[in-house]
Amino acid sequence: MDIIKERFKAKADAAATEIKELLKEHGSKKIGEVSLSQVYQGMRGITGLVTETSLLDAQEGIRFRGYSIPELQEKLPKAKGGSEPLPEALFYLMLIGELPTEDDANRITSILQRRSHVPNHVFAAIDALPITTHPMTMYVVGVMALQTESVFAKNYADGLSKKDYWESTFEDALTLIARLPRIAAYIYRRKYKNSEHIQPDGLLDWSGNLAHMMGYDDESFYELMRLYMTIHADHEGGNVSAHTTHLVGSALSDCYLSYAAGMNGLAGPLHGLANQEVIKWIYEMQKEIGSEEPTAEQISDYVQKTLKSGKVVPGYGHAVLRKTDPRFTAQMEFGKKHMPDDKLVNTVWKIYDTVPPILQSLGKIKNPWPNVDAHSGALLVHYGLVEYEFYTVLFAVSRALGVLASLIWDRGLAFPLERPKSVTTQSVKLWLEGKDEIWEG
Ligand code: CMX
Repeated sequence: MDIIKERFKAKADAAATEIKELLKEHGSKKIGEVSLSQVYQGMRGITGLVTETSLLDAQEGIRFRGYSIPELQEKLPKAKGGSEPLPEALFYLMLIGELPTEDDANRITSILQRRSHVPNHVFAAIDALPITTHPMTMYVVGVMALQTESVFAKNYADGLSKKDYWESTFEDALTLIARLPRIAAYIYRRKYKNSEHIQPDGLLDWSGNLAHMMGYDDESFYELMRLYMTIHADHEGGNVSAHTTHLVGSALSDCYLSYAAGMNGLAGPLHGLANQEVIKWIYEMQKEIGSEEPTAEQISDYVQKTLKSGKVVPGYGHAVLRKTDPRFTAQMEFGKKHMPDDKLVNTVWKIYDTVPPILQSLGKIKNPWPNVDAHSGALLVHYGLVEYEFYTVLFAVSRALGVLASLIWDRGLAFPLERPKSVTTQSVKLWLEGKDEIWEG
């Protein structure tokens, strides 16, 4: 067995024993209360899931196995000559729970390189779609076409024992992660570059290769991809893409089915699609104002107009965060280092100065601060990646690292089928009148 797999198994067995003891002693302890408004309003704040890979703090932002983004930038292994973390190294951290050595990170990189070959029928499935198809639809179709490769599905059909679920899931997760850059780059070149495809470079790291196959062979773009693939990888378990992957996976759907389901959620404008919406919104503002460099006053007027027309300001607000997203800050730092005079990047910073007080003044928005999507597009545009409909695909490639590491953990801990209780408004009314019982599972 591969050494990383062995390490995971040892960690998962120890954690499973610990959880068993924990539940034996404290299983009936109440972790919180559920109010009727939470039931009707998106289950905000209800603790109902265990996700080992990362934890979100409303004030401080995301921590991956306890490490903040600046800490990851400092402590995770880097590519030769690079200063941003290798996302493969973050995958190791999320999976094993310990910082990888350079050797550990290289080991993951080389597993991903070896498994990166995408079978031709996947490209044929993507090619069957009209060229006007949204890149996220092409991407999910590509992932679904790749499901023919699932080791878990094959082994399950052959009569897999429960105790071995984790191992086939482990294999599927690594193979799927290895192939996603090729699928993403294929979609990009098909839709925007006349199907002039670029073969992978077997010597490059996972993100460097993604950049290369898309046609961006600039060392600072490689660095952006490494940062981008790191910061988008995970955001604890309750967000739509992570939760959906976990939920679908709880039915023992394999990694391909579960991840594709999660990415359909990422493709919604309140979640990952917000990254394309931000750039679209800025372009529309520039067009209306007739300038590439809107003033604070012009931005303010345009925000008011957006709100008056019943739309959200994309890239601002969050269901959990209550401060500026550290993923936004990390990208701002990258911008200051690599492109301090870029007009669009400077506009993003001006929007950051202008929008929060306006949103705050409305009184109903719980978080007026920018999230990850407020910044990402402008950095990509700087390098010529102007096709904003593609941006969510990059988010999706990165998100695979977190949700699939989590799915391996779900199997390692033998988590059961997820099945919360739902109610009807009629039953709620009867309960309020004292005519019905509190309902249980
Ligand atoms: N612009 C305008 N109105 C906003 C807003 C924004 N950026 N953010 C929240 N609101 C509104 C909500 O629509 C809601 O209005 P109603 O009461 O009229 O329905 C009200 O403020 C309260 O919302 P909230 O409790 O503060 O926020 P939610 O937890 O309901 O929603 C989110 C969170 C992200 C969906 C919301 O802030 C939003 O729509 N933001 C813009 C889209 C976006 O950037 N999404 C990306 C999030 C990060 C990611 O997943 O990638």
